[in-house]
Amino acid sequence: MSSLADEVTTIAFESLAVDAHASFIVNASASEDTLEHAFTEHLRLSGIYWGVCALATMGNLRKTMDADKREEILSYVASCRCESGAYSGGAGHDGHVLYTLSAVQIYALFDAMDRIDRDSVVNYVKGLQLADGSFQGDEWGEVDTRFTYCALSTLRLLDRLHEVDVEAACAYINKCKNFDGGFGATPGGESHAGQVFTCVGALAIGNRLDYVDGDLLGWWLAERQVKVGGLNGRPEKLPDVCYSWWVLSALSILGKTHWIDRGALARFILRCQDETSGGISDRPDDEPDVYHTFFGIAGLSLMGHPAVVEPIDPVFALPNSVLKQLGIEPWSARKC
Ligand code: GRG
Repeated sequence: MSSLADEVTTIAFESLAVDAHASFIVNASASEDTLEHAFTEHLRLSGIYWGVCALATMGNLRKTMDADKREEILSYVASCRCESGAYSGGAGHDGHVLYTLSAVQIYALFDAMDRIDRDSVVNYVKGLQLADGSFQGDEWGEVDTRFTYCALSTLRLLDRLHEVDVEAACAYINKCKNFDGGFGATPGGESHAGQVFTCVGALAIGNRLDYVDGDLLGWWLAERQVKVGGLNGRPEKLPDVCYSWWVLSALSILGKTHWIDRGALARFILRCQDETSGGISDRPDDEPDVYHTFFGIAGLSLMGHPAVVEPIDPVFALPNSVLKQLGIEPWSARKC
């Protein structure tokens, strides 16, 4: 198996604009008067997770976020806490398991897990599981394999996985498996790389990867790489930097990242960065945003890019060092 170092050029190694990306993320959180800020209010907690996790993965969270900024963020997260025990995406919005996971991830990244009322979060997540093992995202009832991942990941990070029926959750995911080895949002739903990450991640947490046909799914995932080196989310679609995470994390869990041309992917991600103002976009020459900046950096981390100093865990999407603080063994240690 060749390493990324054998596959990418020296130019690719040298050209990740770490400091510019860190400034881009910090400035994005400060610009409250933009239209983008208003449009993304309902998913602010996920935005904070992407930004903070990108900074942590690049190894400059402490340098860029002082104690005051840390407190400001943590008190914003606390303001998103709902009576149900859930967290909402933004203060005043409804609670949802998607943002409950983001909140727990932010607390973990800031080593502030002691600020979580674990019982109320656990009770909320437990209450979302349905008789067939699936999870709804909130009290309104939408079911999606994304929510299964969020539920299992949240509970595992809180060391309370045993509070739900993990076997039933994994059996439900198995029902969402398709003839091509991929997974959809619900049984019969089209395979999509984003859903594949959530299903493979959830099965890894539930210790039921035996439900995955590794070779068939590995092939489908490897087929996501297009001529320009980037990855798409399903056949015939355009490449997008975010799939560097959704596809590569799943390949990583399956031990098959060498099934794609990692050098070509690294170069595609690096072509999407704005080296002067910072930030990474979905495709070359588009406008950068925090979402693609995080998933680009996370993808480079999975490939061992030397400028991204913290290895990120493909199951929990948190730096290995954060998992170790929580007493969770990173996936890379489990597989080696
Ligand atoms: C902790 C990383 C992490 C995630 C939490 C919310 C979640 C769990 C996972 C989301 C997985 C998912 C479904 C990602 C896909 C996002 C995306 C780019 C959707 C767009 O899909 P299409 O099909 O776009 O509309 P394309 O790329 O095909 O044009």
